[in-house]
Amino acid sequence: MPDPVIRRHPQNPVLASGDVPFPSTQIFNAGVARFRGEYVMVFRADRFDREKRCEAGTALGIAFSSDGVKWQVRAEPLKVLPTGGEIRRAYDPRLTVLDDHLYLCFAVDTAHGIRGGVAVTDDLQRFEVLGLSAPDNRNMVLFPERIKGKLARLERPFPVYGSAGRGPERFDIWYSESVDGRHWGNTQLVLGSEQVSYCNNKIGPGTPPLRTPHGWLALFHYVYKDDARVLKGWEPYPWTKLYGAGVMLLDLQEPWRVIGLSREPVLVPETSYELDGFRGSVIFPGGLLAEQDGTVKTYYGAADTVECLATARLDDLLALAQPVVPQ
Ligand code: BMA
Repeated sequence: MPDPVIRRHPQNPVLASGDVPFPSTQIFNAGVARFRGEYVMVFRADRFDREKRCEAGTALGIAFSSDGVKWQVRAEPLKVLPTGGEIRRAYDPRLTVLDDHLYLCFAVDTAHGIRGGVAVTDDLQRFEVLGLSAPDNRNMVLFPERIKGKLARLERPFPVYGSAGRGPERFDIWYSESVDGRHWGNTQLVLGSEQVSYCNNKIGPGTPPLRTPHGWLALFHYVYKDDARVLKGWEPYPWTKLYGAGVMLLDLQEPWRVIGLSREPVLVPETSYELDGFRGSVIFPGGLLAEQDGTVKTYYGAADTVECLATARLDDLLALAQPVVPQ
């Protein structure tokens, strides 16, 4: 059998609840960036009350590393948004370095829907929240460069009524841009979930895009739902959605144009830490970093329980994004 293009790191999971000094049962869905000489990870820390069998809180934590494999976790969770009242929790962080600032995108559960947030920090302590989108939207990721002078992001609105006969939860990847990071517009469809043959449900932006000479490269998540089989997991509800990762290549100048797409998933749950956990069979990519030696590191949450790392040669990953004929 040929070697897989994406190889799981032998030290997986690279971060788990036992590594974190504040109460958590699950550490997952992290964003990772290289910022001012070190690797920085912002991760989601959930707490599940096993006695009451319900979720008991979510925090965002931060960790640092010199090699991207071994992490030191800061003792206190981050303070990004005050919670209570309208704002219930912030989760699923993504990180992008842009203009020498560190930007954090995150999802926010509110009393009136799910919103996507963008914040910026220089000192990794204080975060200025630039804005929250209208609901329902999440999985925002920023491009690491301005495009024609504007900040650019991928996002995943999830319209309930307007799926145009494609069935429930057919959610897609969109693009928006902004002059100041606060006001977003020029919104355009990037990738429809029906274009991804291995998906029968929704897709969403995963990693922030990485500039390559051939286009912006990014991993996205796809969902394959089959109610005839219940997947493993200790969540007290039957779980039937498999999450995996695909790869796409976007035009450098017009990043809403998909020029490459993997014909097959590039990461499918198969190890014990991906198949079993709070929600088994979930791979949720959130970070993609290029290394000097021509390899990339990609970070992903596994089973909504632990954070993992996989590596690939950049050229091999690019080759998986097969050309897409413009429609
Ligand atoms: C999505 C989000 C993610 C999670 C995934 C699988 O809807 O809530 O945070 O990883 O489901 O549970």
